[in-house]
Amino acid sequence: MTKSAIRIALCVALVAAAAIVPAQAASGGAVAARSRSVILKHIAFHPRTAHIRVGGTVTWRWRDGSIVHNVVGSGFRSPTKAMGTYTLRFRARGTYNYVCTIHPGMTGKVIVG
Ligand SMILES: [Cu+2]
Repeated sequence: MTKSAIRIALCVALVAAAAIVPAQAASGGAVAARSRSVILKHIAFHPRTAHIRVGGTVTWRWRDGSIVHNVVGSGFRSPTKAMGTYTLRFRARGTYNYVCTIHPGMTGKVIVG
């Protein structure tokens, strides 16, 4: 192959790659992993149910003054604290229930899919 032939082949490959990316983004499919925030306030999780895509993250944000909370589920446990954040990435489809172990009835879930 001549140098110019290689250049042309490379250009064709780049154009093809550029054409594929917007098509995937436009379909709204598996490209973007949506992330969500859950606020800890008034001794509850807001929202109680958070939906994200596979590979997305949930960030819990403590906003309940001096009242301490935690986020505890199967395979994960945040520190018990009164401020700051806790972020988890969910790599598998499913429903993940969690609780605050300090406050009975303070429950939430993350639905990944
Ligand atoms: Cu709590």
